[in-house]
Amino acid sequence: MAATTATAPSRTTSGGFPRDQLLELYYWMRLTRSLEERLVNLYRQTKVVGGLFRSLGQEACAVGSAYALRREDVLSPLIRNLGSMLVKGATPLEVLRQYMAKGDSPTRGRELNIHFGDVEDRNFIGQISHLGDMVPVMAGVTLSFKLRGEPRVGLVYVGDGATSTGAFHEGINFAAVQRCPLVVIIENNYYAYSTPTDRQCAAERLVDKAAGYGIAGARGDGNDVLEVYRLTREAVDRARQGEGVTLLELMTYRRKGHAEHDNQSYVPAGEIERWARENYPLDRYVAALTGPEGIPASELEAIDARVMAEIDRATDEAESSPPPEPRDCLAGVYANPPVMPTLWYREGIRSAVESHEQPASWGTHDG
Ligand SMILES: Cc1ncc(C[n+]2csc(CCOP(=O)(O)OP(=O)(O)O)c2C)c(N)n1
Ligand SMILES: [Mg+2]
Repeated sequence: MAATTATAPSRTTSGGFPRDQLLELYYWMRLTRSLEERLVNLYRQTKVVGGLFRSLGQEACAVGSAYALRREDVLSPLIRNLGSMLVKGATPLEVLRQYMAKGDSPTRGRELNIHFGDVEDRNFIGQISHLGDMVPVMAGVTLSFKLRGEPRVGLVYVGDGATSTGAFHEGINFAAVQRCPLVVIIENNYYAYSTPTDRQCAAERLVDKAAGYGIAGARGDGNDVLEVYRLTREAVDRARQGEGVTLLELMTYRRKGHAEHDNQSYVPAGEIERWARENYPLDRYVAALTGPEGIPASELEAIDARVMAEIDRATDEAESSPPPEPRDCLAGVYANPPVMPTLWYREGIRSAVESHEQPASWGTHDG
């Protein structure tokens, strides 16, 4: 299924939201969840060679917000925005190759996570850092839209922890005063690594920071995909109409550790289970679709099967991808890599070994 915007006309349900778009939102959330589960399997088989950062419990935030963008709008995702990237057109095959550091991955095996972008066509940018640094970058990107008179919007995510960084403050302040067409989404998932939000910020509501920058702000249920879509869409529309920056705080919960290696020993007993039982976005959405929206469960099961088939195909293809060529590390570094002689960088290496790394001096204090 191609990434779409939510503006295509369609048959509407009683709630007013087009039926096929309701199902598309389900598809993207299910794809996010299942693709991450596949990555966990591959991680345990040591085929995913770097860290693995889950977004379990946050699928609605990622999918509902990115769904409010048009193709020409620019998305700046974080590690927990796999769902946003999929909606914006990243493919499971790219993501699998990237995590397995394959030679034909978008970064040609140089990066082992979802830090990749496409600024030519699908318009999502590769992330530099999780900790607020993308806010000044997106202030610049959206200032360029304004200066060129392009009707495009930028969407940047930050975590609760990132709102306490200097980069967040400087970036949002600059974007606010320049009235950039930018939406800043705080995914408040209650933790920054092992630090609970109330241990790193005295404000009870992070959205209250909007007042300090003179911009619009709203807080919403980040586990309700339709509410996430609605709030983001309103902010995106305001930005497109020249009304500047909006700060959205979406309340959600990080059900897994910061990354797969984190055993979450700092989380109070029962907390994770309670969120899983009572407030999981996919379960809530399935209940809404099969209840008030009257969509038969069999339609959702058919989507699940399509998602699994897609992930199986992409996994087979990614596993058969080659590892990177060693010399490829030079590509993109020098203007004309093919003219460089093979292993040119090792020339003269013996002299360094002989003068500084004599085996006789190893392990001594004065060698
Ligand atoms: C300058 C810096 N310090 C520390 C880190 C390690 N680090 C990466 S993400 C993170 C926590 C981020 O928390 P939050 O902003 O709430 O985002 P979440 O992980 O919950 O999505 C930390 C400490 C880093 N990448 N850069
Ligand atoms: Mg957080």
